[in-house]
Amino acid sequence: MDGDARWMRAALNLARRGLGEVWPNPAVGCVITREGRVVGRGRTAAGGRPHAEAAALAAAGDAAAGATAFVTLEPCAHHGATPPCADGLIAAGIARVVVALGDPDPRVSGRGLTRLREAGVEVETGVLEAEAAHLQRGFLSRTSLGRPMLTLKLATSLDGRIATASGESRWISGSEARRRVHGMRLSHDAVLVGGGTARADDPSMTARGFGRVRQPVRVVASASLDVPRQGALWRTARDSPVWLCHAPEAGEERRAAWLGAGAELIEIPTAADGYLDPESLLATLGARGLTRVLCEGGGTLAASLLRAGVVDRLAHFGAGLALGAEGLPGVGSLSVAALGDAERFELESVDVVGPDTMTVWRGGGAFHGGAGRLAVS
Ligand code: AOF
Ligand code: ZN
Repeated sequence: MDGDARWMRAALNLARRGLGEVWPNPAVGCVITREGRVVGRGRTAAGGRPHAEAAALAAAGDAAAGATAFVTLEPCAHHGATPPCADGLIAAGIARVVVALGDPDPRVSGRGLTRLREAGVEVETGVLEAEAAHLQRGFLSRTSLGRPMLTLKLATSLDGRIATASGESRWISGSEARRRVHGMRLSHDAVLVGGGTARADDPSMTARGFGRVRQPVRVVASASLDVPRQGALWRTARDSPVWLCHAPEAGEERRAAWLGAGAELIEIPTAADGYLDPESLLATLGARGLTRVLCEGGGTLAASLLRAGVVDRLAHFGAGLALGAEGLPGVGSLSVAALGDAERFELESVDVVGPDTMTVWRGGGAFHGGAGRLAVS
């Protein structure tokens, strides 16, 4: 691997640690080197600021003069809550800036690079661009489509069931798979479940066991706002955010009770089937700043998202037991008449996780093929 790619990889690894806690901003990494040694490193802070370059420049101090900065996303050029990173790099005397990916934010979009070049800084772009775009899928989705990247998690028996007929579901997959899921929650801005799952499982939807400062937002989609009170979400709504998405017709008493418990209430229009319209739901979550959303079921919501074609990634955990046709299916009715009507996902990875398998599949939507859509990695 050539030198530039090696340092960019280090910057990408730093950036990755910010996934899930920097929204609405992108998770950026910056490594500053001088004569082959790292003199400063930084990543976007929790909540999105300070930006990565500011943190790395602060760490480098005077050593930044004449140094090279490796940044995973084009340095910003706008006066936002913080001064432009391009100006910071110039003021610190950085001689060369290596960038992986351009910033599509209209306030930046090429201006960061121009500003650096005009100040006499040597600029190189496109180093590990595909990797950077992969990491930035959520931010790119939000800036280009106005909605977050959506990962659908499914943990099923060999025959695709998520519970027995009586509703028993704990535990189909093993503890290693469940730990993996907690890791996935951590790298997403929000965890989303449907009302049925909230009623059946009383989920806490937090990422436990990682000592995280910023927990994912907990989003429940329930048209009727029939979400159990006195459960885990109810008790902890003031500790980390709970957003309840419901139909305009949801009962006033339910709304008032949840508001009183500390939840945020979000009205979403319903689709013809009476459920919340999935595209409006995602657009609203995007407008509120979310870039990466992990849906953990249940079957009705999973089906509604699949039908809308908005599943960008599907993470499937498969356990070694069969529950039969009377068991609860992981995906509700899709009205697939012909094979060609079903969305065909592309295999991304296969893993053994304790006694279970984990396969990750890429959707055919926003980030893959599809004329006029974003083509990344
Ligand atoms: C960078 N480095 O680490 C990040 C950047 O609201 P503001 O002022 O914080 O600006 C947010 C925008 O800044 C965001 O949309 C994206 O274009 C850029 N994020 N830029 O140079 C960073 N996180
Ligand atoms: Zn910046």
